[in-house]
Amino acid sequence: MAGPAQPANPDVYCRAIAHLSQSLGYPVLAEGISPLRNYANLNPNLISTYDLILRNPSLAAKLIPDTVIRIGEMPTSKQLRLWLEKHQPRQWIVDPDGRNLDPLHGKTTHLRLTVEAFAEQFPSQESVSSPYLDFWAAAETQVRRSLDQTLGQMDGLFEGKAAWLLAKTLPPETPLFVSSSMPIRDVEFFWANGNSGIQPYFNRGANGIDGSLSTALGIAHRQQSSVMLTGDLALLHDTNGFLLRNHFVGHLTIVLINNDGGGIFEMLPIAQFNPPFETFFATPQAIDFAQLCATYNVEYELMTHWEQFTNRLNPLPESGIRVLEIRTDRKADALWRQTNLGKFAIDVSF
Ligand SMILES: Cc1ncc(C[n+]2csc(CCOP(=O)(O)OP(=O)(O)O)c2C)c(N)n1
Repeated sequence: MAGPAQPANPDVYCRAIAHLSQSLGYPVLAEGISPLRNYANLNPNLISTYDLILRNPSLAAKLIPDTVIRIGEMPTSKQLRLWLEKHQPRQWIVDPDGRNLDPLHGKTTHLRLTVEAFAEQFPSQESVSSPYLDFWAAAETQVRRSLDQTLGQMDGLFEGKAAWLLAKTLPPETPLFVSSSMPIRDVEFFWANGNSGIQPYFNRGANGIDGSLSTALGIAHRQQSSVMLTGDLALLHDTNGFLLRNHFVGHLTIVLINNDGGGIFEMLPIAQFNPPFETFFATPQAIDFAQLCATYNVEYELMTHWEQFTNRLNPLPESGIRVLEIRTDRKADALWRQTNLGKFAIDVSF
């Protein structure tokens, strides 16, 4: 199990985890905001759809582990957290940091070293296989196929499809900043394994939405053309970041999921109670982003269909700042997730 990670050297990090996984015959439940899913050719044991797999109770029961090695922080997935909390496997956390990384207070031993140093302890050998690994791999193949089929056929502007398409479309090694909150979750749900070598960046700690635009511009400055995936409130929190435009060298495309407010809060029970939900939780701002971009002299384009969107993502321009706005329906998309995320693993069979 490997959590959010922004390693200094993604290739070395992914190789260490691949070595560990193949030496032990363990599957790797790979977080979306980590380079792992984008170095898939290093490791056949990568599982990207665990959140969806664990929504099927009989699979969740069949796949209960005795031992978990967790690299770094806890993955984002709530399904995964609940499952671990319920079954309390023996857990080893590999991370050089001194903080307590087990908010669930499980049967945990913290090994304070890097995964690179940890992996070196395991001698090189042939890849180990196990029936447990095979179950995970079979579930991953079937759930990914069903997910790809559903999203591939979808014409409507569902928020999660943007994350799914970015994985398939961005040029290799595009620096990508992902804002909290639903963009990070949609990357976690939908981002497929591949070989793009992309390192996703994000703000850690309390997952603040402050400073998102400035962070993305900082990452993109003097780099290859970069992309930011963000919600409307996270972008609005830091619009004066656009003032960097006169000093910025390079290109940043901002994929703006505009659902007019905080989509994340639609997942909470309070969403059923309006008032006060819209005024105090969702906080829609009804901003015209075309006008906002004009104020800052930033390029703007409204996306009306997916083909237009993917055409803009590859190749990316070489300079300037550009906003691609996708207008979505906050309530309908929250309902889509609630209704459909549990369906992809229903028919999995071994
Ligand atoms: C500085 C800061 N203030 C408030 C929050 C609480 N918060 C988390 S997500 C969120 C809303 C984000 O909305 P948006 O960027 O539109 O993304 P969506 O949830 O719709 O995907 C807020 C206010 C936070 N994380 N950081």
